[in-house]
Amino acid sequence: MTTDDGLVTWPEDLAYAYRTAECWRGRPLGDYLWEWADRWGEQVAVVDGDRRLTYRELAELADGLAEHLSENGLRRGHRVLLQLPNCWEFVVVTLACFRLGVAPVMMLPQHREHELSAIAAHVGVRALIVPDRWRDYDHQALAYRVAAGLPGPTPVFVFGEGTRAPGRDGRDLLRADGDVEARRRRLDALAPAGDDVALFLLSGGTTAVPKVIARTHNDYEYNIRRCADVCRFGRDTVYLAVLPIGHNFPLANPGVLGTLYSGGRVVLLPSPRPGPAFAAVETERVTTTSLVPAVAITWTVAATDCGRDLSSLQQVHVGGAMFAPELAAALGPALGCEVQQVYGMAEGLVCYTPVGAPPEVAHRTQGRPLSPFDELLVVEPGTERPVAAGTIGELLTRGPYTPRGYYRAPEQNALSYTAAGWYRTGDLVRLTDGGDVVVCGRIKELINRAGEKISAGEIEMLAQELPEIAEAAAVAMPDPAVGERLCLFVQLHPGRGLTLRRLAAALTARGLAAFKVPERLVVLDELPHTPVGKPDKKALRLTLMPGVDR
Ligand code: OOB
Repeated sequence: MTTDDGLVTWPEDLAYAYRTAECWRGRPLGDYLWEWADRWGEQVAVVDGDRRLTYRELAELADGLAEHLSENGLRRGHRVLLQLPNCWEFVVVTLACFRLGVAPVMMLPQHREHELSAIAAHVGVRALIVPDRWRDYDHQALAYRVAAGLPGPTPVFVFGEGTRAPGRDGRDLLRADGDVEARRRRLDALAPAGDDVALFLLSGGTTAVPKVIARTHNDYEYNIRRCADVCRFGRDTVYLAVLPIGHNFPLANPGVLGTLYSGGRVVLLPSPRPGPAFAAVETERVTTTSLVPAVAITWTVAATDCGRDLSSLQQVHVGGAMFAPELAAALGPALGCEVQQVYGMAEGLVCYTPVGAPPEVAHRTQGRPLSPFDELLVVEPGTERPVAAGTIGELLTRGPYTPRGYYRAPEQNALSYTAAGWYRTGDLVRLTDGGDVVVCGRIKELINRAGEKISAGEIEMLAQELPEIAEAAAVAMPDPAVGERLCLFVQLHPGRGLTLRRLAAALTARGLAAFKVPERLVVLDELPHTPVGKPDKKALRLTLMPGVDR
């Protein structure tokens, strides 16, 4: 069923079943904040450089901020765009939003005007929350430009050193003075329901238009609880967050929220560079982290003779893109810990190889679903016809933490979800006899660059708006370091010229995030086409294979 607002809900009979089975507890995520503080109050919850927050401080700061946001007009059902890097403020803001029932839309710090404006308009956000600067980029100015293009007045809250906006300076909002208990009660009274949207995640995306996934408090809490359980998180867990925590994987699989849920300690770093990461492992006695394969490869190499004591590491989770079995086998010995592979998606389903799995499972499969209520169906690509057991096909899935459709996207939903509510992952998989998923490829048109997904359609549409380009096709080009890079094949208008540099400059000027800018440009007299008239990407991809004549 779709609400008037464009939210696709689970069918009532299934919702009833998920509640009865206690997958869904009907408790908003903000509710847990004080439960944690009451249980583990003086324990350190979050470490960011010199800043160490206890569970109690976290709860008090989040409540203080929630009240400020509420005084600024934000309330249950509203949405805000959240673009902060990995920092303690991110955690406080997210929890403050959960407390109020305001849903943050999880953007990446790398996103620029193109992404921010489209998503902000699509979701209808009431405020923007940004750092003042990050990696030499003025996010405050960016946010004001985005806000100016939105229909209503949209306040910008800025966290950082050089903020300007009076009353909206993040430093003023991160204070927990006054009567903590009274505030706690006031906020308890404003709490959202379990079925409310807790947050919006961005889809890895294959389309030109943005797609966002609304995750409810019920479904997300279940996902966090199951992930923490499957990965055996507990009070001894010290989780190092090195991937951008706006992503589902480091945020909640089990990631930052799974660690807090378990009474562990979260250590935040702004990047996965091995030097600072290994130093943090040593000083904070980190037990676990999550990596994408591209980072896992650099860590495997860098760990040898790194001069750091990595002995506290017990497990690392690797997922987000294809991970070759030989590389999976090499990572554990290099770091001296166990590797758990993760196959997941912002759309819901998450699979893990179990703790203690034998090598043929741990290295060669991407694991099994989190929940006994997850349903997996492997079909002939693009159909709903199941393939023979053990053969490769497209994976469809349904379950208690896999929403039934994208938010406000009925046309896309007709393509990405079947009438019976299955999500078409676009991934090619096979299931082993033991029930483990092996990811074998994909049919969806995206470029998976070090785990960051780039939609081919989005880049093609932008490129075709440039005056030089008649037709464009974005294709994944295999790469040993980052897995895939974006290669753009183009046909130019007669008499026009284009270089990669000019293309990159033009797309950047349109506000495209840097990681999505093509890294290779191939100009052809004419693109090859399939019989239905679409660019023949299979043929184009072949020309990129080593040893094939160009
Ligand atoms: C994770 O989430 P997204 O939404 O950025 O991307 C999902 C897509 C999947 O459909 C698949 O194409 C690919 O990323 N993927 C993998 C993979 N894990 C994800 N492909 C091959 N092997 C794997 N292990 O990437 C994500 C979300 C939660 C946990 C882990 C990853």
